[in-house]
Amino acid sequence: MASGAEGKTVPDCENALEWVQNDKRRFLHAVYRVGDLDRTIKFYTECFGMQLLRKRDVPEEKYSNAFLGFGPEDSHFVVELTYNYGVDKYDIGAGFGHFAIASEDVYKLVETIKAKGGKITREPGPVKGGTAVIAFAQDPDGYLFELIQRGPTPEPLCQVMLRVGDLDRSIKFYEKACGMKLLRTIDNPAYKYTLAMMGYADEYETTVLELTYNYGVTEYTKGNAYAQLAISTEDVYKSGAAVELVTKELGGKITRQPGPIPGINTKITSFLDPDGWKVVLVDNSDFLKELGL
Ligand SMILES: N[C@@H](CCC(=O)N[C@@H](CS)C(=O)NCC(=O)O)C(=O)O
Repeated sequence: MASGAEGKTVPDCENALEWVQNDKRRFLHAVYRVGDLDRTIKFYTECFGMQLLRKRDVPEEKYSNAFLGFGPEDSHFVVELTYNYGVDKYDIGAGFGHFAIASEDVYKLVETIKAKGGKITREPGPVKGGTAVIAFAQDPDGYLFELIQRGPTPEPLCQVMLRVGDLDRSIKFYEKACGMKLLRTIDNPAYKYTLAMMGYADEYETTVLELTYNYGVTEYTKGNAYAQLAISTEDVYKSGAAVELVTKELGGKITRQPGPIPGINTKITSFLDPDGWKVVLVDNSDFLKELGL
């Protein structure tokens, strides 16, 4: 250590990184834009069986939100739909993959979706190169939902899939900056891709971030439809310090320094991962206050 000042900085940073690993975190919601809130609410409730949990209108900012999921927001991952007044179309881009819904009977779910007029882009059957039964449904804005057959689970809204250009770099980023665990990797050489399942608990009990690396593809278009993944934290300031440090090593950048959002007072910090995917860390007790808990 060359100077006393450096000697002081380094241990603080190390503490922040270590702290992240013990922080109490959970996936809160995925935020994305839709062209017609009522149309999407109807689709998700009728086709997927989600519940409409809350709605809010923010006329001064010309947008509305609707929150939907399979259980209350204090214990479940949900989708936060954003409708911007007057905008009825978005570009999803090539990088966003899908959300996933676990179902005990994908065949039956597909029949329900079809009966309600929903679009199935891939019929149910074993995944190419594997055995898990899957199907794909497409919502009215074009977002894909993978339907995955599995036993009963407390969290049917089970994945957010994003494509990344360097899987090792992303795994390190989400481990160090977000405190996630690498739960599983799956290499599928026949179809030239590798997946990494990342999260905070068992893959079949909670939502995971599924990172997909397609051999040789290092960049994707992002469009303007999918916005961000929100994760809870006990301390946005310590979280921000850790993210700052990790971005220096692995790329990405802080887009909002830790602090309260004016008007709402919920403390957050947001940042981009090395591929440009946005994550927002939200103070857990402020979030519970927002829910009225
Ligand atoms: N090239 C694919 C790689 C990921 C992939 O193929 N995932 C599996 C699900 S884990 C899939 O979509 N399989 C298509 C199928 O089985 O029809 C992508 O970028 O989406």
